[in-house]
Amino acid sequence: MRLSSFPTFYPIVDAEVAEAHGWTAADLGKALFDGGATLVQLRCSGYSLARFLSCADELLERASRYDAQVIINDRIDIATMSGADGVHVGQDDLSVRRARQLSGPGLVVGVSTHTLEQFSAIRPLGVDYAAVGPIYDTRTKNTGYYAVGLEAIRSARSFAESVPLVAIGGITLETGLDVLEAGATSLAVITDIFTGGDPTQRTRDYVERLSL
Ligand code: 3NM
Repeated sequence: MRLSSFPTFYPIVDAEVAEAHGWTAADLGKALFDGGATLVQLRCSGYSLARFLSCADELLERASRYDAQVIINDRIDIATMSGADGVHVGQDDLSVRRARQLSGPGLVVGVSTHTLEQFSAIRPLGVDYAAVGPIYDTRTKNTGYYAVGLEAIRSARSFAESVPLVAIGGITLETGLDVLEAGATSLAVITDIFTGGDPTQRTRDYVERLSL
């Protein structure tokens, strides 16, 4: 299933971060869907295939009750086995070309980008969306890149033209509008979902503030 229109808020259920805050991935997903999220990514870095797959199955079961979509980070095998809506690959993961070959035309394929060279490849790659980051400093992932700032979104936008751009890295409710104004289509958020201790309310706040 392709995305008909890209939502402005694209929270990431990071199983490790969720666990550190006392949530299972599936329950966090449900909380986000309750708050109005329609698209989430599942990230289970370091999980075994079996554990990642069972997390994906559980999250997809919750998503199906809301007609929401789930993108799997990094693993096309788990995306296809679980019946997810897409896969997100990093620069060091499976290539976009291979992901497309394996997924067929039905799945959304997104890619992470961090540099001018990578921004310039967004259109030729034929991805459904590109993530641009880290926009601000983040402690959630050691990306190997310095924060690229809002200027990177403007620059990626000039290359990507109409391809949806998802800004990621240290984004908060307070900075979100600036990021969208710089040219991002959507905001991907891991840590800030937990600000205030109620991910459903935080999602509602994003949805309202970004007037989705
Ligand atoms: N990818 P938070 S930054 C998973 O730049 C990830 O590609 C990034 O987490 C990139 O919202 C990042 O907690 C971490 O900063 C985002």
